[in-house]
Amino acid sequence: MERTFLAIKPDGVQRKLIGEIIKRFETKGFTLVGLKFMSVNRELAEQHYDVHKERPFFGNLVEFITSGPIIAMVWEGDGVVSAARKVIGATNPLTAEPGTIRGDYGANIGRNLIHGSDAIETAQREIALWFKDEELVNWQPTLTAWIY
Ligand code: 3AN
Repeated sequence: MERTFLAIKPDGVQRKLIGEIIKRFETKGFTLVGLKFMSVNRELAEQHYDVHKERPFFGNLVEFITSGPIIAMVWEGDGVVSAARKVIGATNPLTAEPGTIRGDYGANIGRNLIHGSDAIETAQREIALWFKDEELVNWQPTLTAWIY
């Protein structure tokens, strides 16, 4: 089954949106297989944002993700990578559709609350970067039979 990496960024944590954000993926029908509340060091932040290292906002990205605790998560489900991106909404919260997390709660591109892997290969790379195998729980809630 497909898996994706999601992280509630420091602004989402500071604004007490952890429960609200997690609820959206739970009620959609995805399965949580990994979760940790953690501080991010500079090395991990730079590895995570490696694809953006030539962009002008790279320094700000690293500063921001290391500025306070985050929630790192792995979610599982059919098509979860692209579906989670839809639940999250467009990169810029000002143009993200209402009903999406960024559309409902964000007002600035540099404070867009949550990260979600943008492709299956990216998800595999990010899951391996953020989680050890033993930190992921292989399980199937009995509810799954009522979703699929
Ligand atoms: P997404 O998070 O929607 O996948 P990416 O991967 O294009 O967006 O960008 C990664 C992060 O970089 C975004 N979450 C956002 O915080 C930041 N970012 C993207 N574009 C800009 C920009 N033009 N100015 C400032 N920050 C940006």
